[in-house]
Amino acid sequence: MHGRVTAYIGLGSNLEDPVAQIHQAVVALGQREGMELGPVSELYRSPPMGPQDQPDFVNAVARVVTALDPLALLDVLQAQEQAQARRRGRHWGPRTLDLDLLLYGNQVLDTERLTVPHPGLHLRAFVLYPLAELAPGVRIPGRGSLQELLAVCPREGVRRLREDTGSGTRPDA
Ligand code: A4P
Ligand code: MG
Repeated sequence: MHGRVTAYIGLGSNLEDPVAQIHQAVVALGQREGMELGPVSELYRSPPMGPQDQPDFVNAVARVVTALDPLALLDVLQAQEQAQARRRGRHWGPRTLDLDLLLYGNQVLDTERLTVPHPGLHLRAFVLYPLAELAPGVRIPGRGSLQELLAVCPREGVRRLREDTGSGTRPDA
């Protein structure tokens, strides 16, 4: 029996209205049994890592507090990818929804189905910057503090969507 653990989920999409895909996934995750959805970062846009002949990605990070064990949580994420009509294509290719388990408490796991922390997380600006909104003081097991990782990870093409589209016109500003 596991206690309740704080986990971080990376969300990504670059097909079929990525912003709507991310919102749909967030709503669905919030309705799942066995997990409580915490804050979600802002949305970020970035050029594709990997093959360049595909649209820009929209990414975000969400915090969940969950009683699910890591593999059960991965099952939930993969079921949601399926529900949003994800077709597994080529490695690092375009997708309607990609849900990665970034961190599961401070646990380190390396099994055939699941590697935690997510193996690319410490190198990816499109994960580190949104994660920093939710957990600026977090440590990535085996990789160091988030702040140390950010210091050597150029932000490059990763931009907040709201700044992209001109948040100055928001009526609540
Ligand atoms: N798996 C192992 N560990 C994990 C984990 N921590 N979280 C296994 C999720 N899955 C994990 O994943 C393949 C297998 O990884 C799963 O079956 C699971 O058992 P996948 O998502 O089907 O394969 P993939 O996405 O093609 O490969 P990979 O390496 O997971 O790709 P990533 O890391 O998901 O990257 N560019 C930008 N700008 N933004 C992006 O979000 N994303 C990708 C995909 C490429 N380029 C991008 C972005
Ligand atoms: Mg993935």
